[in-house]
Amino acid sequence: MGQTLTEKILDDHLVDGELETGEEIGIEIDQVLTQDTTGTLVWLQFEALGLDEVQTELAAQYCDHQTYQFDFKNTDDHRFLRSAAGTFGAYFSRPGNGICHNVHKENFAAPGKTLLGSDSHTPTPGGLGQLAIGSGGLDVAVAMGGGAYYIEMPEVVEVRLEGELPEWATAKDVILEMLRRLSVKGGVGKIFEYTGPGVESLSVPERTTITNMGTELGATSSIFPTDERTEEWLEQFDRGDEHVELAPDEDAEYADQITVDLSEIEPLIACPSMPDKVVPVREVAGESVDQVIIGSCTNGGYEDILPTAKMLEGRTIDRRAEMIVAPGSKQASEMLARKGWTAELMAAGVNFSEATCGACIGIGHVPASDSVSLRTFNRNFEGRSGIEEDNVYLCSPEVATAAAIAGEIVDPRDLADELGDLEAPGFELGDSYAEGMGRSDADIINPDDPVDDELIKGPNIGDVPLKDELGAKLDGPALLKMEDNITTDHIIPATQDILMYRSNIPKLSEFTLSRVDDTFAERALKSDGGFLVAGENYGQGSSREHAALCPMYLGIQGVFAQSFARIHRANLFNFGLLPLEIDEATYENIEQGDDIEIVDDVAEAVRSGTEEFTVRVNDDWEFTATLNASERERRILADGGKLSHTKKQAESDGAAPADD
Ligand code: MIC
Ligand code: SF4
Repeated sequence: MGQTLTEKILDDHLVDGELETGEEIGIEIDQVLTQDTTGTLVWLQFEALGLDEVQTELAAQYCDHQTYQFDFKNTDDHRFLRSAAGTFGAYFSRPGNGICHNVHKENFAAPGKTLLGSDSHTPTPGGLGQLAIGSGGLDVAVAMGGGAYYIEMPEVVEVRLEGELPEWATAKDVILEMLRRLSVKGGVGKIFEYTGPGVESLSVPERTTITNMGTELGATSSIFPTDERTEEWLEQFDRGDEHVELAPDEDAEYADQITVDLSEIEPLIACPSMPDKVVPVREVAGESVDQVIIGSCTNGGYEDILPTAKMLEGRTIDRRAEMIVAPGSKQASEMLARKGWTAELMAAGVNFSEATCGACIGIGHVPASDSVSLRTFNRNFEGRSGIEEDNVYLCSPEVATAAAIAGEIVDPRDLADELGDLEAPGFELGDSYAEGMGRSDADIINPDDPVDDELIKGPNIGDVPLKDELGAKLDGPALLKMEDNITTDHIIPATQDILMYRSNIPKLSEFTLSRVDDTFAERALKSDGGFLVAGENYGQGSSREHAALCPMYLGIQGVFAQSFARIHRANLFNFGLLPLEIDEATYENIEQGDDIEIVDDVAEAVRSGTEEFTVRVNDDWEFTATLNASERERRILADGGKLSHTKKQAESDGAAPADD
């Protein structure tokens, strides 16, 4: 039987286990990336593990999320990251050089290689044939030290693309269509592999828009085969020699197949406040628009901004709307300027931002109260824009620009009919970065010529707290009961007031779950232990391990949920919290404040492989909770988390930091 492209790459990198769906596998990681808001913990953990040199082929540290440096704590984090990159051997991309996924795609991503990144949108370079996965920072630290990365072998699902996109329909609409069909949970435990005749009609930037937002489906990763378009794209960055032809075998067998006929795609939009609340733009046309932002790791490339620039050439935006362009990388910015598009955009009324994540997580350009914001981003979770009860819609640059011109949501096809002289911008390969773009040398510091050779820690940068080994008895109150689809933005928000404490866990913990219940952190600290209760898909969204580490710091011992998002589940193991699954009836019956006691000897049960745990509530009734965990995950839990476990392993082996 032939292999899928995913299986081929995994096979080449397999160091443990077998490629059987659902089995745990260990893979070798070629490249890692980390960014400013998860990176500080990555390096603090790298240091705590006693490691002194990066072992992967390549490691890259980006500073992209909080580049405005409103507070010295942000700047201290950036200086620490530069010093860590220099000391341990990673590339360092300076603040303002762009979003990790964009800069990595342009400078380092390589077909056929594995990439692990402490950011959930790490799968972006799947659009050029790289098998890229997002994870918590501790997994990145261990992989950087030469350890394998462990995942459950996902189902590989074929997404067969037929036909070609019609005018005004874009790659963003393709992934919105996937979200409309499958929902934000539809990709959990899956890798989406794009195939079929429609692939060749899509440029690399279009492909990476699709793979980037596969994360919103909950997928482990998404990947495209490579072809001459991949090669041409790499050549623009002087990296043509890194091209490899990659495709699945003709007789590859997939766990499932989805067909998307590109010719039937139309302009779509995700309504507030979930990326899967997708409808045709025409259904919400007429809603007035206050703010439009083009950018982010989904649609912040030169090729994504170009349609906006073409649509706005010779026009101005509506007086009621504000429009911001935030390029995903400085290279994209530079190219727009060199080709004269920046001037066109400015003349149309657009404000330019530096290349940053910024507004995507509520840092800058926070919408006004009771206003509507259209963004080309990938997430519109409630409050993420920086204001509670926001109205953020997600759409393509074409739809966003049409709205900026009209001052209201409008299908660009209808706007074109109305205006008579608005042409579909389309996208020609020749429109791409073009001649002599090369690598981003000015803003990337090579580890062979580092600026610093020792760690520089500001006063806000503390140690990573450790947890004790798991004990026999676990009990405490159900401190908080939450609904379905709780995001990591609920658990630890990423807005500026909170983000600046990412390297200071005691302080950051004060904000834990404050968006759900602002008394939670205080109640948790006062209580001697306790549990969280949630519905489906708990912990979706970001990779931030702080969403497990802060509850751990506050004494939370476990989470009872109907299901967990992949990265967050791994983070719970990594910080020694039990992720216990419950059924819907149990979820309904547990009340916030109930006294919960796990009847079994927990440490013994975890070590010996017990799956079903008996849990007593208020000394009155009992339910069964399930621990789905591999032997490796059980050892990590029992040792009080991956940091303690890995150190223990290394001490007993006297060897590498593999966590097993
Ligand atoms: C996000 O989009 O939510 C973030 C901010 O990029 C996070 C990373 C973080 O929380 O630092 C992610 O996607 O992993
Ligand atoms: Fe940055 Fe937003 Fe992309 Fe996260 S989703 S990496 S915050 S641009």
